[in-house]
Amino acid sequence: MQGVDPAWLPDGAFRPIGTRRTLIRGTGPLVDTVRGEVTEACARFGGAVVQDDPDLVLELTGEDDGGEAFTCGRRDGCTTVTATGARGLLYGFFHVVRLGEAAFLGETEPQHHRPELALRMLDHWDNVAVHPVMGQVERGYAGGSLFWADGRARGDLERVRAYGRLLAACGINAVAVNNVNVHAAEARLLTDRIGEVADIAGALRPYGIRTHLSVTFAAPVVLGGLETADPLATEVREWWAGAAARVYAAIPDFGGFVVKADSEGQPGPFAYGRSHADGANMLAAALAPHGGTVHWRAFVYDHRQDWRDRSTDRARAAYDHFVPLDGEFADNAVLQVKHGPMDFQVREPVSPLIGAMPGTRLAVELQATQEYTGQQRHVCWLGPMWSEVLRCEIAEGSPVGALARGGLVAVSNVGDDLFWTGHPLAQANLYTFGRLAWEPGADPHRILDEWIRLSFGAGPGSGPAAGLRSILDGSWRTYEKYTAPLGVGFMVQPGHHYGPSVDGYEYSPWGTYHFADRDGVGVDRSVASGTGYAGQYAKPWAELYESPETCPDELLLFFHHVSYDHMLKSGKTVIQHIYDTHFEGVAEVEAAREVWGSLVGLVDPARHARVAERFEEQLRSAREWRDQVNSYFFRKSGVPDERGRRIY
Ligand code: GCV
Repeated sequence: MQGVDPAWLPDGAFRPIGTRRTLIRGTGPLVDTVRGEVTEACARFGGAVVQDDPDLVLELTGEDDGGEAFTCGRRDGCTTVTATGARGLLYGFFHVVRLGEAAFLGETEPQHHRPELALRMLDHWDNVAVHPVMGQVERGYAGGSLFWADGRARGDLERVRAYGRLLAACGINAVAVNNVNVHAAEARLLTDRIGEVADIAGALRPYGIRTHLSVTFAAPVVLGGLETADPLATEVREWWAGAAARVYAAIPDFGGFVVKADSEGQPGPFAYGRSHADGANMLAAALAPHGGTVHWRAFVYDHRQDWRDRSTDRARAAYDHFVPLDGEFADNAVLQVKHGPMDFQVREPVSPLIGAMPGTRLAVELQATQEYTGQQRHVCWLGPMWSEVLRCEIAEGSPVGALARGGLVAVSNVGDDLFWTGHPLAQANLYTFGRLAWEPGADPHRILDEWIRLSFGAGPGSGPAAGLRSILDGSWRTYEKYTAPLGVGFMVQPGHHYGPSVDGYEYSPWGTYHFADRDGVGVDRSVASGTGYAGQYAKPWAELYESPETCPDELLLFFHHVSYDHMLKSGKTVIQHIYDTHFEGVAEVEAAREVWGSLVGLVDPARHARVAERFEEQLRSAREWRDQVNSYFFRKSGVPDERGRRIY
């Protein structure tokens, strides 16, 4: 652990508590965690855990009811946190850490805090064995796995415990410890290797985090020796029931399974002529006696499409597959839906599926790992994008944050890197995710300021805070500016997805096309003349997206194929917008790099050096994006930049 970045829990964050007298009431493992935290802080800063005359009371009132809520207020010189559940007490403790000195000033009426979403989960796409193509962590940009090394669970789980602590401090309460693409070694975590999962669960448990496991739908065949994995076959159902019982014997508070089925080559119920509700419900039945949940992913599409076929539209796939099944899923089956219809692009509309399954518990999946947003070599704080998604009223009167009754999930961006996330500033994404999962309507900029203050120890306007805010605040839009324009997506290098290749996926089977020709660019997804995808939305979205006249600029090429001289609402033509944003995006990276340079001396040297090095790469890559995208569209269209800048 030596030398590992403390992220948003530096020692200094505990000084306000550590200098005070704290009374802790209650018993149980999580109360012990809180007591241990306070005792350690006091040993460092001179305060004490006391029985009387406290400055701070942390109290579990009565029997632990499992709740996560807490109440915090201050009266007569004493700050009080009460909770009816031990998890609530833990979150109340971290609430006081976040408040810092402010927790001990003046008087405050008791305020009740409660997470809006019960499940706040990180999915790790970690492989146990290093995969020949995908490596140890699929789409991982922060070193190796925190959980797995040398083909097995790490022996030293101190770092895992520290990870659990960081996650609890931003409100996350569940972790899936292996990749949804379940390879041969990883499949066995469910059976003879469950002890390794139990060890990891043991390290996360003291911070209120439940462990989940990705499993292969073919497990009865590949592990159980059965001839079929048909979800309606009795022997298959019995096999899963037995497997689940053995998992719970090893991990009594196990969260449940995560399943990627019939997706990108993973096995699923289609092979047996069964529906995805049949598949999910079979696993739900196996988990139900133990209180577990199955997270069934909706990322189902044809990844072997013929690029010549203009009628198949990958964006339609999840809705087409799952909406007819609404109401058929068991209560403990959660359908986990990516926030956009494609695949974590820098700009996508909200998936229409989220508003179209009122009879199904949905979880919404975000991607903290920056597969398509700079791979943690580029600064790209995703808070504003996620917030836009969560606040979007995709069904009348219901924002996505409220429709995600099954929880909010993010693909983790953490590995065994000293800075946890490779790019130290990518920690802001992890923190923001946790806080938004707790309160989906929260202002992401307030969360950013909180993260900066905790991680860099300075209030707004002082120290590095203003500089950090200016670097991070608009970084998502900056990234959008120098990459694929106006919602069209992709244009990345095939396979690893880093850096530009405008036609990289244009003639591929993956269903991710931009259809640029000499006259125009974009995908016609209208009902009138295109794939009909726009019609999957309810009003007002269906009408808004249907016409290029009303479609928001930033999504124009997602929904429409338009000519290069099409006039945007901004008053620019599409082609001029492409040129301008690409020049602007690079200029913004140059400016951010300058700001970072000016923070030397205000940020610890190791962190400063790591970010400085990443900025060099971001700038190189942004210039490459600018020049390839601008040259591509100049050559296709023949339209010169009205400002005469250099295009190749
Ligand atoms: C884990 C994208 C990624 C894959 C990932 C998949 C998914 O296609 O490129 O690496 O697989 O999404 O979400 O299942």
